[in-house]
Amino acid sequence: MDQIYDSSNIQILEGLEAVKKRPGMFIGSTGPRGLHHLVWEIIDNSVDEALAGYADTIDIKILKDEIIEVTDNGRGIPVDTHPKTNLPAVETILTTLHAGGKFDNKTYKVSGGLHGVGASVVNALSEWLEVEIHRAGIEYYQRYERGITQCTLEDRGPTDKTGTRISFKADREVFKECHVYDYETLRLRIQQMAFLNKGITFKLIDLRNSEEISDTYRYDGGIKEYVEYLNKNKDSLHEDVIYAEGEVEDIVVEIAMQYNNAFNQNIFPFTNNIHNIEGGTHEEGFRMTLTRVLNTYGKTNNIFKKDESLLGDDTREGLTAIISVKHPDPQFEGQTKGKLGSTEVRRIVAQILSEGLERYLMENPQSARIIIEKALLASRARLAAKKAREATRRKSPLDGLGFASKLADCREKDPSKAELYIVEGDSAGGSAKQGRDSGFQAILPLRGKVLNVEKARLDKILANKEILSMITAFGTGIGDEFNADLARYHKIVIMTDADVDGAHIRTLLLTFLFRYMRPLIERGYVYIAQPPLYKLQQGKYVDYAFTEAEMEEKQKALSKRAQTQRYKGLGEMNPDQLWETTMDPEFRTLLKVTMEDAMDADRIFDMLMGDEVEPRRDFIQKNAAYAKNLDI
Ligand code: 0RA
Repeated sequence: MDQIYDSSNIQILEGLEAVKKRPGMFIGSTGPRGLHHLVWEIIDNSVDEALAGYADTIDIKILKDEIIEVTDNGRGIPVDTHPKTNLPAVETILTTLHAGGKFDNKTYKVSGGLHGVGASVVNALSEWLEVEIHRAGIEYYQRYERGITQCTLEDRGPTDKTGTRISFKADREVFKECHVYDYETLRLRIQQMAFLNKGITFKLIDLRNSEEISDTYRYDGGIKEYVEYLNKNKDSLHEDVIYAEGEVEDIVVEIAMQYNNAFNQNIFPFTNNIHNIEGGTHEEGFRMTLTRVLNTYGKTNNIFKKDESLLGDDTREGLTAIISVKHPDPQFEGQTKGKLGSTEVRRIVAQILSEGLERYLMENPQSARIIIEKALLASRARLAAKKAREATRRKSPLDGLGFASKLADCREKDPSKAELYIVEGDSAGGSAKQGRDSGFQAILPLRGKVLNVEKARLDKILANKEILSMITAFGTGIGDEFNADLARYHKIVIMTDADVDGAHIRTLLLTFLFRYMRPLIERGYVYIAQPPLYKLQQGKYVDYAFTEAEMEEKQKALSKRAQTQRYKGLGEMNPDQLWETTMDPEFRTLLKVTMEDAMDADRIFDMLMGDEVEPRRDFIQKNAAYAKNLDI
């Protein structure tokens, strides 16, 4: 017995050491993402217990001092002695590394496919962790510090509840750059978990400040409600969300979808509650089935004109869909392991969707016709766009497009060193042209209004001069021919006035980039310039301030009262000032535009573009959540 205990003890310590030595290998990073990852890991275990049918409520508290407490009303983690370690099961779970929950049980664990590294990793990376278990009439307690057991599992006497509570404090020696939890990050993911796991109540409570903040989520309609939520600010083409579900070979598949009158598609595939950004076999099965079923329906019901048929893209225009797969042992591939590779899933999704969708079309002939006609319109527009696209193809930006391009190019031909400033208005464009370093900085002034691409199809978008001049300046092509490798600049900087109009133009530009050139954002090529808000002058001394607070601070620092000028637009700055404050790589600040979560970005765009003024103003004032400060 002692022998077994000793060797497994060594194994425990070795596991702990591995985690502490290379935390990034287990949780991705020790930055903010890794920190929040600890919370997901603990919540995932409770979600698994709920998915197994034993719990229906999960509370997540952020306590003072950045302590996280997760409580569920499940059976409680088992406490019986584990034969291999000779330790209570709970202690084994919390102190030994086991690959993604395959510990012991066959198909128990479903949640957290991608980062299912287990609670022991959280334990190893916590200054301390405490577990409280209510199970079979008895309450138990144990404490660990940096993953090391501090006391034997304590029997605290009788209880009439069941469930598990885990509290932990992340180790600040590991999470050096960031130990503060972001409420919005936790809230958005918890809401998403609630959508993806119908019927479970999630409560998030922030007790760090004198005023308590909390949000509670429970969606009995699951992903059906998710699609309704995503389509909330859109006009849907048919009333109810199409829904299909089924279980084949231990794989549970749920699909919810609804068309709206917009042109873009929002299809989000999940495996075990993780969004697969790169898609995979579930999305492939979904796409091929959708195309096949709609084509068959259109043909057999004589909705198509002769020779007409739908391509995949046509059937996805204006579609919002969630595909959620729960798989006991999924395989992932791709650059970020974000792509589902399990081949059987393609067939299973296809089977479940075709049954559900055929049935829906049969039972709802009116909606069926509307959907097919929407796809037919898309197909006709695609053919028209093909012609229009020829206008932008294989032309160097200097060839001219039948209209005078206002691009002032730079001499640098190496894209990694070249920058393109997109500037609002001719007067600011003029200052930028004079102020720039023409060696590596190109300027593209935009005159007219940028088209709102949410409200137009590609053929109309390609008729817009401002957009055409951007596409040709970028050199990437558009539509099927888009290729980010051809980008002529690896910094595309949006420079607009610091007012509401400027924010609006910026949003329109970002919307275009997001919808049609997303890889440029993903590669980190897109930036937002930060012009100063104020100029301070005292005699010959000149300084700038980028925020109100900075202006006041700098005012105070100057002995005599300085003259301050608020810049209303870029045009008020002379070329030297514009260079000095906003364009000179030595001194400027650029915000890099990031797209961590396409889904939230889409909702933000809807909000910004929608008719409601209030949330838009709020958002603009709070500053773009899709832009993160990056010191360059
Ligand atoms: C029964 C068996 C197992 C775990 C649980 C219940 C359980 C675990 C957690 C974690 C948080 N809350 C919980 N509630 C119940 C063992 C399952 C396995 O072998 O992974």
